[in-house]
Amino acid sequence: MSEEQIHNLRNEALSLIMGTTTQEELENLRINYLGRQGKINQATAELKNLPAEKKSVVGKIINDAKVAIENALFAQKEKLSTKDGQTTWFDPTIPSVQPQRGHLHLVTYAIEEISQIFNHLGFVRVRYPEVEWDWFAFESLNMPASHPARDEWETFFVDTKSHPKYGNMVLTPHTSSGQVREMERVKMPPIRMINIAKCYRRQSDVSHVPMFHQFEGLVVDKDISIVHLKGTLDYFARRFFGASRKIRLRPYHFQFTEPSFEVDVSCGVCNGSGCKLCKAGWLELGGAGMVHPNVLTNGGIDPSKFCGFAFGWGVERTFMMKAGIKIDDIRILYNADLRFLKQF
Ligand code: FA5
Repeated sequence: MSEEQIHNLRNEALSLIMGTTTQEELENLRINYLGRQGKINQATAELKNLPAEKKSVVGKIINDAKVAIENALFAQKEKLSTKDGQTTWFDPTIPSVQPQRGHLHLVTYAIEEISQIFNHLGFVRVRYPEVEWDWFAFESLNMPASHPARDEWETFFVDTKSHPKYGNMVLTPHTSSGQVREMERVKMPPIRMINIAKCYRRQSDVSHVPMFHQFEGLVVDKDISIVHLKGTLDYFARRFFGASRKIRLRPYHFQFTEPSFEVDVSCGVCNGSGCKLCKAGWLELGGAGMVHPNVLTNGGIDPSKFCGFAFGWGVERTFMMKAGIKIDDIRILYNADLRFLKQF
């Protein structure tokens, strides 16, 4: 076979391979060109008839033609198998596209951090029902039916039969509903509870969401005073917000604590001197106070022997007050916008 004939053989094979439409046609071509009786082997067998100086040159051209045909067969096989819907050739050693990694929601991180801080102080984390009876949410907390204080809690009522003893069914408007439940569970003080749970209110604006989280502390023991309350909240503020942050108590009113306070934390941006973010250097955190004797009685605890303190703050608002985090609208925490969530 002359050099020209081998070139023609190679071009003919490549064009036929590219024109195939089934694996069967392709296999026939492979046998025809590369099989034991195939044209490439025939050309190789004829090499012995060539003069010695030509043998190596033609031998190389035959070998090149063989490699080109093999590559073309392989490429066409791939193409046809994709087209036929069969599995394509898969190389498991090629690095894959990395799936995106998510992370826990920032409120979940905040809940974890809050739990750990109170854990250090010996508080036990508990959880009570999100769908609750009126008795635990209001009545046992010194807010009898039709008391005007209830209005502030803008409650969702569940449209179902009321309980003969506990009244209407509601979505928990605050974690204080766990106070009497915890007293009934522990029965005999000391109590050191931290209740972190979802709460629901008919509210939605830049500083309110209809579903939010509160963390509620309750301590009941002998000789508990406001000093214990202030010390506990100070410890929390320093651990959660930073060593330089302080808290202060302002007189307030809640039906279930007496005396009652609003708790403020010093602003992390201006350090208490007053800036755009805060009002005169302080940010409002939530409520607190000394447990009302009626609440202790409703929980089966003798108020002449025991007393205690309680506090209840919003997890979202507390988290937003951490230094360096400025969120203008609380609702952004829950509208699942990845551009926001990925920053944390
Ligand atoms: C209460 O809910 C009282 N149970 C707190 C308390 C507990 C006082 C124990 C005394 C003793 P208040 O309604 O102010 O109080 O709510 C407490 C905190 O919950 C608020 O300061 C705020 O941080 C958060 N909060 C209330 N409503 C919403 C809402 N709709 N969206 C987001 N956070 C809220």
